[in-house]
Formats: sequence, C-alpha cells, structure tokens
Amino acid sequence: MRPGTNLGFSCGIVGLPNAGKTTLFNALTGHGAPAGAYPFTTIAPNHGSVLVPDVRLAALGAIMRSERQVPTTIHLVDIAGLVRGASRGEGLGNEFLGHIREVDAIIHVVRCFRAPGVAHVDGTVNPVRDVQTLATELCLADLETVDRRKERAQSRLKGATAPALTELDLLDGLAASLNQGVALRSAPLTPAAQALARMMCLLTAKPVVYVGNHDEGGGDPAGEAGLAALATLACQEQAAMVPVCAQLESELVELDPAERASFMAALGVQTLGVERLVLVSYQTLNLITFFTGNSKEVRARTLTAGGTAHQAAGQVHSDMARGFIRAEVIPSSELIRAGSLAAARERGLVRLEGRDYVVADGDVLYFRFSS
Ligand SMILES: Nc1nc2c(ncn2[C@@H]2O[C@H](COP(=O)(O)OP(=O)(O)O)[C@@H](O)[C@H]2O)c(=O)[nH]1
Ligand SMILES: [Mg+2]
Repeated sequence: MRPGTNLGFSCGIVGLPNAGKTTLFNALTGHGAPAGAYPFTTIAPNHGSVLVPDVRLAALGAIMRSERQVPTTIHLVDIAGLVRGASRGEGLGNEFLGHIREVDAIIHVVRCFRAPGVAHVDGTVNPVRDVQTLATELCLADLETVDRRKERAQSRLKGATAPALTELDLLDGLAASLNQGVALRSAPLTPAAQALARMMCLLTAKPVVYVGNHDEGGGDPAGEAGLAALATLACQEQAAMVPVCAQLESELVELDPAERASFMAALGVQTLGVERLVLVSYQTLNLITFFTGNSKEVRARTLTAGGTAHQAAGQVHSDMARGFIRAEVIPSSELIRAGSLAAARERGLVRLEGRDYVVADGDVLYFRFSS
C-alpha cells in the first residue's frame, strides 16, 4: 500500500470506541460490518474499498461508448477502538495500531452525537478531549517505535559508524517532539527527519482528516458546539474536518439510488458527507485522477500529483511502463467538448508526450508501448 504502487492508496480509520468508526466504514463502503453500542465490537480490522465519485467518468464513458465505467478506489482499514493506555496494551492493545502503520493517511472519527444508549468510555461527549486522548496514544505508540530504533542505533554505535550517529540525532529530534505530545506532522522537522519518520511508518507523521460524526437535523446545541470546537481544532492544526452523519448515511447506502435520492430530498440533504470525505481525503493525500479507456471500459485511476506519464503507465500495467514509448494525452474537458476522440484528433487537441510528462488531473491517456 505504498504510494505509487498498483495497490492504490489507503486510509486507516481511528477513533475512540463507539465514535462510529465501523458505522462510517459501512457508510463509505456499503459493507454492513457489524457496528454495536459496546466498546470493542470490532476485533479483527475490517478492510474495504471506497469508490471515488467523479462526474467526468460517465461523460467519458458516453463518448467512448464504453461497456463499463470503473471508478478509482481508496482502500480503507477500520480498526478496533483505541482507549487511553492503548499504547501500553490497554483495551485491545497496541498491536491494533500495527494495522494502520501501512496506511497513507488517517481518518480520525470524533464523536459529536449524544445518543445516551451508546456508552462513551469517558462518560460524556467532548470532541476536543477525545481528540487529545487519541492523539496522546498515537504519540506514545510512535515514541515506543522510536525508542526501539534508538536502541538498535545505539548498539550499532559501539563501532561508532557515522550513519548510526546521524540516525540517532534524527531519532532524538523525533522523540523530543513526541515527548511534548506534538504529532510529527505538526512538528518543525528537517527533510531528513521527515523522511525517516515516513520510512518508519510513524502514525503521527501521516496526514489526518477529522470526521465530526453527528446526528442529522441539527437541533442539538451540544452536538453543534462539539462540531464547532472540532472545526477550530482542525483549523489550528491546518487539517481538514468533515462533518458526517455516519448512522444516517450508513442506512442511506443500503437503499437503491432512486430511493436514496428521494430520502435525501425529504431530509433536505444535498450531498453525502461520506462523498465529501472521500474527496477531502483525496486532496489531503495530494492525489489526482487520470483516465484510460476504450470501447470495453473507461477507467479512472489515481496518481500522486506531480507523477509522470511513465508512472501513470505503471499504474495500469508494469509491462506498459517497461515498454513505454509515448502517451497520447488530452484533458478530459477538451475530449468531452470535442465529442469524440476522432474529432479531437482532427482539431489537433491530442498531444504526444514523453515519459517525463507531468500528468494533470483529468488527463485522458492512451499509452503507446512495445511489448
Ligand atoms: N445516534 C447516533 N449513533 C451512532 C452514530 N454513529 C454510530 N452510532 C452508534 O454508535 C454505536 C457504535 O458505533 P460503531 O460504528 O460500532 O463505533 P466504533 O466502536 O467506533 O466502531 C452503534 O450503536 C452505532 O449505531 C451517529 O452518527 N449517531
Ligand atoms: Mg468498530
């Protein structure tokens, strides 16, 4: 699940027990994993894929007369609720944090709904306190990882090699931030320290998106105040916050599209929070979409912004990257305006680009390669 591979991009869902993580996972994936009003309902992590909505796909499918339209996806991992002391093995323990070491970004679900029937580990609903509880656990978990690596670097130091010395300095810098409870993503790190934190898959170095999980319809001043407090906290951290009604949306996802539309109209809901969340996560991960297609299928695919035509070819197939010759490129907006690839070619809108061409969001790519 590393960036730039065919396995795609992934987000790990974290939060206290009963924050609504599994409910959100179900709303995102339409999976129907069991959610319950007791802490630790989730034991083994749930894995799933979420479709990234993109209106350009349908328009391109119509132009290419494709039989199938295949949206791009983000991989999701929903883990057990973490409690205070998780990094020391409380609750289901630290091993569960291991399930999210490999993800590219973190979705932090924060409870802003009251629901007296649903227990809260700390008795009351308080989003800012809950964020801090979890953030502390993630810092402690990272600190443990850093300390273990420091021990190894120190033992190598007996031969006093320069790399071990440098690494030890970098690790000390990481530990200093974590000891102050500062997430590495917010710490003023040198590029070398940032690279080490990423290489070690440290949790607090990953980008985060906060989800304020609230009840629909407003009319709950405490819930509204909680959302506002969470939004302020996210702003201070320069992170994104998306309000989502996970319970409602997990029910809507079960309906067929027509029924869902009429329910949403009746509730006065225009867009689903989960759709906004997917798009915000996409932006947070600095991802773009390009398209490939023919009469069989048109497909949206994901690339890190700044990725080249050669890397894009590698997303499609390793053979295409290996035998890459050139790519024909046209922005989807121009192809859609032209009405067909033939018309676009006639008007000279299709460019030939080499392997180092930097792909733009929305580009349609036709690869020429030798097999
Ligand atoms: N009222 C209300 N209940 C919710 C909401 N989201 C989740 N729940 C309920 O809270 C309980 C715990 O949810 P779950 O998704 O299992 O939490 P997790 O422990 O974070 O995975 C379940 O009974 C859900 O139905 C919400 O937005 N509003
Ligand atoms: Mg759960």
